[in-house]
Amino acid sequence: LELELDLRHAVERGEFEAYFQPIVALADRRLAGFEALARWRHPSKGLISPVEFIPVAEETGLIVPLGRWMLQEACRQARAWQQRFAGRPPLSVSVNLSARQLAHPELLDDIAAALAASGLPPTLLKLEITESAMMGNEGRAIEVLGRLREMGIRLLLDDFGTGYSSLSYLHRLPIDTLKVDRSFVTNLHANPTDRHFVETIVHLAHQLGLDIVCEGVEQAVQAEILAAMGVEFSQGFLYSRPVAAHEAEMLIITGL
Ligand code: G
Ligand code: G
Ligand code: NA
Ligand code: MN
Repeated sequence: LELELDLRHAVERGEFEAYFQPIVALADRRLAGFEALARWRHPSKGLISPVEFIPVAEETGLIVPLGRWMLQEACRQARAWQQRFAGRPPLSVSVNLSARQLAHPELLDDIAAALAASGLPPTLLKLEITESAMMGNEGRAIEVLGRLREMGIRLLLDDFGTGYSSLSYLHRLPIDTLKVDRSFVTNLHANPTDRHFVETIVHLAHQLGLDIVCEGVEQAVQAEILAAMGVEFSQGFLYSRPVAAHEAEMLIITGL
């Protein structure tokens, strides 16, 4: 409850920060973009993990103003990098959307406003949605996702393979990319079953014209196996943990 009360004021007080984790093109180890991840710098408790405050924010509906702020901040930062590193291939930014945001009537306006205010091209914005975020409200979710895609925004299905995955989602959702959950990647190099599982997902995704991002890549051997399978993108502690914007900028400059 205390957390909830504090959370109510945290957006207005500017206590949130966007951290950034690199997403890497496996073919040439090029930095392709970042996932933006929320951090809460609480005045007395220090840095609080989203694992603690995102569920509270979702229950209370505070995820709507927090998510709006994350979208604005991620777009602003990605645009600043686009201008600062104009000679380099453009970097995308991925933002997580929760169920409450997806169901919110102002989501499309909020996103259009964040793009307009920042000047970020819509093609550089990616939105990460989980299957559970669409449950119970599927028709509406599919409509909203379709609109986002018409705006030029790319859509990722997050945590694929966990929760309520169903092949019928893949069939109906207007998405561009599958993000394979890290639980399939952790033992990829040691466990043939996990490897076959990922291989099958890759095959399916490519048949459907989707790209793949594998999360939770911590070891070079995992990246090698994924690259050999034809997985396009990789994300994990092998390259970097989620870091503050100024550290992300160092990664852009120095490479991975
Ligand atoms: O950054 P970290 O791995 O600790 O994030 C933990 C969880 O919090 C992840 O599941 C991540 O998707 C979620 N999360 C982080 N930032 C955001 C955000 O801005 N919006 C939403 N909806 N979830 C987030
Ligand atoms: O739920 P979501 O897919 O948005 O997950 C993002 C979370 O995953 C972040 O909290 C981030 O800290 C965590 N994460 C990112 N890379 C790795 C990794 O290589 N290993 C582990 N264990 N967690 C990771
Ligand atoms: Na995500
Ligand atoms: Mn995920």
